[in-house]
Amino acid sequence: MPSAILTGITGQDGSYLAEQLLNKNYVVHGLVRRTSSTQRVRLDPLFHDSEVYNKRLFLHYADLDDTTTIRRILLKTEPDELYHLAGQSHVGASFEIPETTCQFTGMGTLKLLEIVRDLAKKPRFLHISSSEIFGRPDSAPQNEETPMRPVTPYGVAKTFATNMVRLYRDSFGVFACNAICYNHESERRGESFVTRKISKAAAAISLGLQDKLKLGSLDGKRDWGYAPDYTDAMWRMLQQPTPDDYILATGTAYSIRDFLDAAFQAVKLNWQDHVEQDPKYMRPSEVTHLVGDARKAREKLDWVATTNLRELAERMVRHDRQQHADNKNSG
Ligand code: G4F
Repeated sequence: MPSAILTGITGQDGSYLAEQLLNKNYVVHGLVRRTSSTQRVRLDPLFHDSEVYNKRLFLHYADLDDTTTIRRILLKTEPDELYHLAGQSHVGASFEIPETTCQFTGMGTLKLLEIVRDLAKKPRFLHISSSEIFGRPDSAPQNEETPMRPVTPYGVAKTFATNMVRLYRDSFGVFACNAICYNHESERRGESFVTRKISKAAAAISLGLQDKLKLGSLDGKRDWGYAPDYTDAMWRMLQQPTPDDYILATGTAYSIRDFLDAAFQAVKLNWQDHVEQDPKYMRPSEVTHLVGDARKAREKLDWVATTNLRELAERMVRHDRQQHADNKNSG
């Protein structure tokens, strides 16, 4: 059986990737942070599957900066593939906590690469990079050759990590790849990201549980795809004969207003009646014109993004309406 280890297994991408790998008959190991809560809702279906948990899915406690523990786990599990998905991934928060962001998103990646460099049996390594590395690019859409010009602490940290992955590939022969991901969302998206904040609010407002939704800037545009497509591409990247970097994107950018339209239309409401702008959610600096050219992924990985913005918004709102209803029944 092939085996893989994931950092960030409890997150949106980690939970989808774990399911996809288990469906491909992998043994899956996940690194998780030790906290007082053992709640890991995105992994719940896997925990409760007696054929899976502790049979083909194993969790290990390790923080990203605990290199001794991570090295020990890697020596013991000897995975074929390592998917590095963890980090401080909220761009807005990175302005508040730039040191933490660089420590986990930037240095955390370097520390993992250093461990892998020393292993006799090196796993193939995938790093989840981000469109944030391009910041305010001169051209759109961006491809793998577009210069990196980050304008947020998160983008700077990801640029460092992305370049380190390239360096370890070129200088130390590690099979290391960057998945340069544009925004990818789903019903498992964290609640502080704008799409999920909107889908949750549209659902709650339609059920009479909420009236207003406070947002920051509505001017931004994003290239929004569906998360499971992106984790599938990550797996495809590590099956190639040679390591490389790939842009993962839909190729179409929509505004936050477009997402609001789609989400509120799904419950037959006008977002203009409910949305208020709040300076609290404005960022000191914003990226612009981020839209990806995923031609290389299409040609080499036979990969395309499958879900358009309207389908994505409807799926998320439908899920959140159901969740509100379930909460009401259980409460
Ligand atoms: O949903 P967001 O927080 O996503 P952002 O900043 O594009 O970052 C996400 O995608 C990146 C690219 O793939 C990842 F690297 C990163 O880890 C993360 O997954 O914000 C999207 C836009 C921004 O322009 C923001 O200013 O929405 C705007 N916005 C307006 N009101 C808001 C809000 N964003 C958030 N999070 N919360 C608001 O209330």
